[in-house]
Amino acid sequence: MGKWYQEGAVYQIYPRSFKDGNGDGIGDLIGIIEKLDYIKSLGVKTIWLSPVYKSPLFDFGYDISDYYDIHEDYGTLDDFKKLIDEVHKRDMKLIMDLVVNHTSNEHYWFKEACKSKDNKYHDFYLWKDKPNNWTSLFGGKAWTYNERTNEYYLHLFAKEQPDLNWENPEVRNEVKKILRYWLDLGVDGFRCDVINLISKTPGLPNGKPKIALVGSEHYLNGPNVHKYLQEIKEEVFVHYDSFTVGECIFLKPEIALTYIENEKELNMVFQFDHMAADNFLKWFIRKFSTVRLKKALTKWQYKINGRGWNTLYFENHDQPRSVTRFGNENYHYESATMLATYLYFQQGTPFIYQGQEIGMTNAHFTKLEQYKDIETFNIYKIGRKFFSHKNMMRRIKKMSRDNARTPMQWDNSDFAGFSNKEPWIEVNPNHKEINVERDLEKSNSIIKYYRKILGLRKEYQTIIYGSYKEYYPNKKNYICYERVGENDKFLIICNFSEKTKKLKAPFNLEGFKLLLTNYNNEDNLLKPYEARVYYKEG
Ligand code: TEU
Ligand code: CA
Repeated sequence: MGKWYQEGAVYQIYPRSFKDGNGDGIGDLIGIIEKLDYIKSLGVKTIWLSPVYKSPLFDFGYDISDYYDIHEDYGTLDDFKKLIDEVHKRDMKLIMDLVVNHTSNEHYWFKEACKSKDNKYHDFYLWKDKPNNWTSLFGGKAWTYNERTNEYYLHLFAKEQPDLNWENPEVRNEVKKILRYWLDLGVDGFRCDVINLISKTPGLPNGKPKIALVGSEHYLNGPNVHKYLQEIKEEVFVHYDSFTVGECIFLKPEIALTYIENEKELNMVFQFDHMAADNFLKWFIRKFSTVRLKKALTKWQYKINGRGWNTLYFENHDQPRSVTRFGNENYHYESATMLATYLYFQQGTPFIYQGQEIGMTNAHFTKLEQYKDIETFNIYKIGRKFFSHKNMMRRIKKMSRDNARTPMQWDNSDFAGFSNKEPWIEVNPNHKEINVERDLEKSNSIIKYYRKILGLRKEYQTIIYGSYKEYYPNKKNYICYERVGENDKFLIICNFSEKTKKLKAPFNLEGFKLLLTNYNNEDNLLKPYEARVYYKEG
């Protein structure tokens, strides 16, 4: 018992938007170093950095052109070494983002590969004389023409992100080299970007016709994915005290276990079921349903616990802000803390995305020019063939990834304490009220509530390892579940709405004490977004 990556929480940093240390309007590594004490004060164990490698930034770093160097916007390799050092000094860990399903089209390998069919690097990528019918996850066709070889190359994301050919053992050897390089520098693990897409059906046949994701049956958890991941595990990861969390899209728990049972390939995965509680395939918005959200999360608790390890997240750099999406901006403190209570008393490693701990909200941009994200622009362009400008702007406002990418709100100054220069993406005007400095002055501090939760997770092993059982799964806007250990028991009850609700518990609460709550209220009525954690020994 006692693995650091199971017991400790992770804080995700989107470097471009976290803290600008040199005044150019872009977040960077020295900015992160300035804020390490703050991160430590939350009680997290690990920091996950979204990509900081060299990149032309078409997808803000998820398109890497040099795996061995740092983008100049973010600093130098020396800054990075200093960062690892400072993180370790504070008894924390640092993991990086590993993006190896694809490279940037400006990577040396791809530039070479495009030159001729017999170039050494040609076989590093996936080519066809005539494109098949696969579509890109960012919308549109997954193939782009290369004149010099008179072929098309595959890109499951933007055309600037050509997919690597993992069938080629040289590609896999390059990936192992990259991993060893960073692990030897002291990095403690990786978040592996879309790792369940790396193996494609040989021959790249046509997919079944569908409205989206055409071809996905030929690359989701493809034929050799386990072979590749085991190879990397055995040749690289077994030699380091590190961990991997794989981002796996369109994943079912049964398939997840093929990656994580006994931690044989990956230590844990990110799944997306609960991210569909308010949409269908992201851009088809539907009314948020608490029952749908509960069903998704409960399914993963029941099917994974005991055989694998869950991740607990509501936010990341690809998702809208959870207070806006699942909570209520009018009950800002209450819904932000309720969501944290609901999520982080479950079994799994907590992931907190920068700004979530102060309840940062969606950007509420009104003009297309305010957005910076390539996926948002792609979807707008495609969507406009079917929908009006107004209709598309409504979808984007709700779902764009830029909702999560506005600068971190540190204080109420002009650029929110993120920078003293106009940032690369607009600061949310609500930083006047919602910011770290102000939050910490308030009696209703969301940060302090997060600290309490993470503190309790350190104090009580039952929150980490106890069994999970949900009550009233079909009751709307109501959360009730228990965590049971050998010597104690927790009961979590939340009112997931702005209406006052009668407290309903599955058993008599005599002998339980109220260990954590976002109100000061012990009667039988739950106020809007009230959350209670009851505790009993024995
Ligand atoms: O995202 C994978 C992914 O498919 C989605 O989460 C994506 O953001 C989009 O919403 C699909 O509709 C990962 C990274 O997290 C993301 O930032 C990258 O853009 C993407 O891979 C490509 O590397
Ligand atoms: Ca900077």
